Amino acid sequence: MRRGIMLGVLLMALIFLGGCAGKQDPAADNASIVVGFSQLGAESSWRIANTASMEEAAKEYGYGLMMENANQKQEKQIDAIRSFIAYRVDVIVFSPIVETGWDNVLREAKQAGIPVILMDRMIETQDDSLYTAYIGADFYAEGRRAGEYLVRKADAAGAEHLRIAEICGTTDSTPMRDRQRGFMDVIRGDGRFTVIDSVDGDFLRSKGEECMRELLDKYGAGGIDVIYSHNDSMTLGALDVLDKLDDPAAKEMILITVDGEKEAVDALKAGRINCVVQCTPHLGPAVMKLVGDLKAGKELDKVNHPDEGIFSDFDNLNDPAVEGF
Ligand code: GYE
Repeated sequence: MRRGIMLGVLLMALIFLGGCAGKQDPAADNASIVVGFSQLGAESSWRIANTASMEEAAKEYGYGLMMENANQKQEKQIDAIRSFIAYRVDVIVFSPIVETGWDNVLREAKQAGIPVILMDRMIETQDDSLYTAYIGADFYAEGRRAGEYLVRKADAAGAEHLRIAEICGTTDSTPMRDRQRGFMDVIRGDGRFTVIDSVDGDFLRSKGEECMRELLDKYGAGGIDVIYSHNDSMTLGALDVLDKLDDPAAKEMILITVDGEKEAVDALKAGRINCVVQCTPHLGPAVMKLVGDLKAGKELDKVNHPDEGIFSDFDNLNDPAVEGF
């Protein structure tokens, strides 16, 4: 009888221990995985939120994160990737500042057997085997959403002719190229729209301000009907200039922007911006999930896009879902 009780206790203890093993912190198993992450810079609120998302998610998953910030310099990103290869990290994640010029360093990673995940931006290459997966927004779809908003706005206002000035993000970066292409594909062929200028604001608030001044010098507030700006930081810089103008034309300009940071969404609610095309910076958890899948030997989808939409003056802006990051 006593033996029976002893066996029962032992069995219970084993079941209990088994249960504990099952509930073990998954992060503890991941501690040996090191992710090398080359962030391209800190040019915008989007980028700062994106860096934080990567850091938090790596912590949550228990991965070691080696992060280098390239301060907008491609050479620094290449150096960072080389240092990750030398360190023999398990996976390299990077956000390429521009699309071209990566083949050599990515070939080195491939030869070293280190998989590469592109986060946020794409590369232009003949050799797709140089990266395992891409995770980031569909920038072409974002550009189209911006264009579709403008068509709707023109229809609603019965506008006959709208002069558009475009403030572009970093030249030759994926969001710059595709936000422009998507937008143009929607408005091209519609006689109501003319793009009068396209200026480079490098995704920076300070440059957005400069661009706006330059545009006002050239055309005057009355000579511009629409500003299509590739990110919120530049738009907010442009707004800083417009808000100081004592000219009703400055208040009438239609402002279309991309990202969805809090300050821009607040400006939308205040009627100072007309449309915010969403682009989420919170890619960290999805990136770390891909890292886990990769280490578990799973096949990854080559292209992974988050779901995104738009907020505009056609929406109920009191809806709590209308909020920025
Ligand atoms: O829109 C901008 C940032 O690549 C999606 O880069 C990103 C863009 C984002 O500087 O604010």
